[in-house]
Amino acid sequence: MNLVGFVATLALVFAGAAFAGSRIDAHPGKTKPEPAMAGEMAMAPQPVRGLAVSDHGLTLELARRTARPGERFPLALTIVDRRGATVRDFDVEHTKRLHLIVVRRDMTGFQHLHPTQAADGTWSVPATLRDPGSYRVFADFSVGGKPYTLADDLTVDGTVRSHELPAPAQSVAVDGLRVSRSEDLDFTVTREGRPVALADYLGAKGHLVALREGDLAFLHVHPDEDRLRFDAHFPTAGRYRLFLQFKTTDGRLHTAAFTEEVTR
Ligand SMILES: [Cu+2]
Repeated sequence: MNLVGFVATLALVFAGAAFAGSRIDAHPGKTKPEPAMAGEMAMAPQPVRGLAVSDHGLTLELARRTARPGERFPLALTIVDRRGATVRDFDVEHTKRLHLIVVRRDMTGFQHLHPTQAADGTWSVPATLRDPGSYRVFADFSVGGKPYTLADDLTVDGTVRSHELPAPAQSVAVDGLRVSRSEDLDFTVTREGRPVALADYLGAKGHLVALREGDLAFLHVHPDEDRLRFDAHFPTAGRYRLFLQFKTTDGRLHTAAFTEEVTR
C-alpha cells in the first residue's frame, strides 16, 4: 500500500469512528447529526447485535429450523456455553429473563414472545408462522450482567410473497387507534382524536425494537420512564423498521410499525 492509500484508509477509519460516535436524531427523511465531541470520540461505538448465532462464548441453538405455514408448533431453543452445557441462569431484563423476537426477512409478521423455561434449561413457546419465507429469530437476554442478542433463521416452506418496506409515515393506524410520532421518537396514541391512556408494558410505557433493512441488525432502544418516548442511536445511514409495542388499559397489546430513514 502506498502512502496516499494509507492516508486515505486512515481518513476512512477516522470518519467511520466519528460517524459511529456521533448522536443521530433520526427523522423520516432527514437527520441532524450533532458534531462529535472529543468525549464521544473516545466512546466505543454502540455495537449492532443480532447478526450472529454465537457471541462471547454463548450460542443459540434452535430445536428446529423449519415449520409449516400456519402450523402451531413449539418454538424451542437453548443457550449453550463454550463446552456445550445449557445455560440456566438468566438476568431479568424488562421484567423477563428471555425475550424472543421473530420477524420475516422482509420485516413482516413481527412477533414478540416470552418463552417459559423447563427444568433442563430449554426455553419454549407455542408459535405460528402464517406466511412462507425465512424468519429471523432473535433471543434477547442477559447473563452475568452481560447483554446478548443471538439470532438464527427459521424457514417456513412454500411460495414466498415478499413485501417492500412501507414509506416513512408520521402516523399509522392499528387496532382502531392512531399512533403518531415526533421526529425524536416521542409517540402519542389517540382514538378518534382523543388521547388514549396506556398501561405499563414490560416495566415501561412501551417497548421498541429497531431492525436495520438488509441485515436485520438489532438495536436496543431505551424507553423513557413515564412516556412513550425512546432514545435511539442509529449506527449507520439506511432504513430501519421500528416496532413499537404498548398496552392499553383494557389489557390489550398493540404493535405499530414505522419505517425510519436515516441519512447522512
Ligand atoms: Cu420481551
